[in-house]
Amino acid sequence: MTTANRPEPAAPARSDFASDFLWGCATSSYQIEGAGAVDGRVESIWDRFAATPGKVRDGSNGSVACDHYHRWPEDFDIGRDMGLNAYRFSIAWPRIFGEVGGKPNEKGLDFYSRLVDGMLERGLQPWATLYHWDLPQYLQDRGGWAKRETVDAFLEFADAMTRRLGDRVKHWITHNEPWCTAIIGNFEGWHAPGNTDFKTALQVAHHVLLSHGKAVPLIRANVPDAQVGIALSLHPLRAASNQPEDLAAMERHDGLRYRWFLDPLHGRGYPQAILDYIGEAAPTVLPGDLDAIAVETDFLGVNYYFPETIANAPGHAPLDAKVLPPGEVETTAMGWEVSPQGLAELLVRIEQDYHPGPIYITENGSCYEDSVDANGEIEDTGRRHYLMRHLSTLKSAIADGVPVKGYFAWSLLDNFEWAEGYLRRFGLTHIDYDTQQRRLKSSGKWYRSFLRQE
Ligand code: IFM
Repeated sequence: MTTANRPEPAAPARSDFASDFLWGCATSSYQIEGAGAVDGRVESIWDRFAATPGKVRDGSNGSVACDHYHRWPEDFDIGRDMGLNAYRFSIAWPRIFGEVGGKPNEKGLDFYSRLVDGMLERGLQPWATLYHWDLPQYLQDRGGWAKRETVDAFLEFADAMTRRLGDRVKHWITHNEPWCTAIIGNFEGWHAPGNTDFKTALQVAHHVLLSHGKAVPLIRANVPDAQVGIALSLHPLRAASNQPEDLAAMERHDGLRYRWFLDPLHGRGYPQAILDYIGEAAPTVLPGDLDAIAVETDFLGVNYYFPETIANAPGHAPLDAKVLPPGEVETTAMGWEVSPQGLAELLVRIEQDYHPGPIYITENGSCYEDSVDANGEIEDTGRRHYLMRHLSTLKSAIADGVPVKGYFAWSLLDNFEWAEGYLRRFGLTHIDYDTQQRRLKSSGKWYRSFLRQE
């Protein structure tokens, strides 16, 4: 069954949530900004990757995207009119540093300063993500996140940004979805930089986590009243069967997908069972690294999209386990299972396992094939239902004691969906890429009436 065929779900109400709950939308720099060669921005790994034939399905790239670099006032007006009180964005590192050891690019800094002022003028609390995958290519040329030097470069970047924006930006996310940076980008290889080596991927994961751990005190030094956290992409897991082999495979997958990140962040180091399983592929960890990674944070960002079903799969690298395609269940146009209940399961588990303090849903959203009708309307019933149902579940997870303090819908705008290019749309606002016209979809209108309590 597709979501669109479902009966109308019960509508949650904003008043079901705390009055100080944060309601936002999330975006990321490479996916929306465009202006690829403007004001001193240098090449990122995604420019290079997208220019490599066969890497992005429609052969596109982020050089124009939603042209948010120039059209942000209109985009923030949309966010304000929707009734958002927060907005999550990311900062393009290649706009800020053009070379190793260089000076920050004033034009890049000015752009983000204007952006932040634009948010504040419209009542949008800025939530800045430092790294959402657009590493400068010159750093990749020196080994990228697999090299420890990139941690130092990240700290310079974090320092420059927090000095410049810290008087107005109080919410900082160090990294978005380290799993994707490390595993998709460096082992599975279908994201930039396109490496396919497991040991490299785990070294990348370690350096990303280390850069997070080292950035937190630096951010706090520059912004004493900062709230700092990290955003992880997480899935509730199911075993393909109750057979011991599938249950063990799920356990292994869990060790890498969930505990590999959450354990060290909470002072437990890397899961020993996985270290034993992977042997030589284990990352180099220097004395003090795990203490740095375990730094206390102010919140945990959770990005949730769908559950995963895991089967034993001997020979399937790296852990003899694989994620099965969803069976006869409701899915989005990405082929991702629609499971609002999965959000609650995941949140309850995180809370039980780690008690991470305040949790923010830093991304949640869905992809459907939208069309603009003769009246210029986009009736994206599937996405609207997805949003409504996930908010209803969120309400019950909070009632069950999970301390969720805010929700950021992915995404404010349709945008460049990485290896899928512009073929996939996640926005609450439709973008016509030929004209750059913005049109609120029915999902965005529903979110607006929910937020304005109309
Ligand atoms: O578009 C991405 C985003 O960049 C990271 N989280 C998942 C989204 C949908 O795939």
